[in-house]
Amino acid sequence: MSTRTLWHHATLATLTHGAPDGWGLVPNGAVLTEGDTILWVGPYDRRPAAADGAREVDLGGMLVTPGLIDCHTHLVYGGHRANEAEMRANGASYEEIARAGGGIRSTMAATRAASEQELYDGAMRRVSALMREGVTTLEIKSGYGLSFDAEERCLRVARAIGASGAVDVRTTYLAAHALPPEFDGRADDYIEAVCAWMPTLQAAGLVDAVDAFCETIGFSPAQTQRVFEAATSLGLPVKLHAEQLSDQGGAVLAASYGALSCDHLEYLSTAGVAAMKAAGSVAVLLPGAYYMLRETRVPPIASLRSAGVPMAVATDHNPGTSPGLSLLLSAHMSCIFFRLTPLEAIKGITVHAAKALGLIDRGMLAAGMRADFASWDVAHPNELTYWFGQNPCRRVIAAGVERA
Ligand code: DI6
Ligand code: FE
Repeated sequence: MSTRTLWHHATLATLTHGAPDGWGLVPNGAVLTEGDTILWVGPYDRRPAAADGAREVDLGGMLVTPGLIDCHTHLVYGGHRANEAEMRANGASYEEIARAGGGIRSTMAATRAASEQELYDGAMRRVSALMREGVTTLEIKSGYGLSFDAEERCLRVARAIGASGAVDVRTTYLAAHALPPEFDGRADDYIEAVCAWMPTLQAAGLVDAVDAFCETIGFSPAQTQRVFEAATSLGLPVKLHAEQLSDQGGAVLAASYGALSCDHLEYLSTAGVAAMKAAGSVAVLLPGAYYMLRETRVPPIASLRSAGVPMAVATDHNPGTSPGLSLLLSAHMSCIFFRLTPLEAIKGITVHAAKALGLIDRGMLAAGMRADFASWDVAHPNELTYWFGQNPCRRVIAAGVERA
């Protein structure tokens, strides 16, 4: 019996590079898969001989896109911070709350207090919400443990979510997220510890990339650079929370280490744009945090666009500044707040999000790609960033297997 499947009766948005209409629309399209890989994509009428005898699945005339990719999340944590959102509603700023020991530190305390099973259950609930909206790959950062044991635990939980087979998970080590209280007044010592823990975590197979929060309320460029040096010496790719609240020159620094991505970027400078272009770094836009913080400055989209820096969009799901669990809503917000076009936003949650994770085998519908795709009850992909507050996702195929 053939292990091949011909998924047909669909309008495809392939998102392949250079498609004349941008979207790569294929009416009456079909996708031939074998195992976890796409063998062929095209009009059903022109299916290849290899499709003969394949199992056929009728997709009901729906739109099919590549599986969505959320390339920036902090999904593993204990507790939540609705109380701080209320404090902000009453006038406190994010920085004030952080300086008063709230913010990331309060989530750190809840994360350390939680069992591994509790962390897994909470994260899996959130991952399931993303998955119902067509997400087939996601990145999960540590950064709420802030000790060796607690960071390791969070990374293990992230890996376990990937191993459950539901979704492909990339893990990012973000111990340089905030200063834990036991290192008060000793940020450089903490950075030394962050670097010292890295090889052990990498050897345990827990780290795909390394990130830091380069900010006045986070870590300085010099401290960030030490983290990048440690990562680079281990062959780990880097990315950076850069220019979210102020211009620290983080993007220029990250680009000099060949960063996969620089993320947030509301305060990105012209020099930062040029450095990212030269390094091939992806600009990851996080409109959920922009929205929740009532930020008024938008990332320099026109400069990024004219420089040709690929732009991705992600949820930045975290309990402090972006508690949302809808990648489509993030894409919608990127169009409204940042004026991305619908095509840019959809590429931002597929092919450019893949690039932000260093992945070249997904994000498009094309032969040789992973068989990750979703069907949607809409006629055109521009509807995906138009509607909000509803979920048009109908079927999800991840690594060639349809999710129940
Ligand atoms: N920037 C953010 O928006 C999140 N982390 C970061 O470096 C916020 C994390 C939090 O407030 O818990
Ligand atoms: Fe973040």
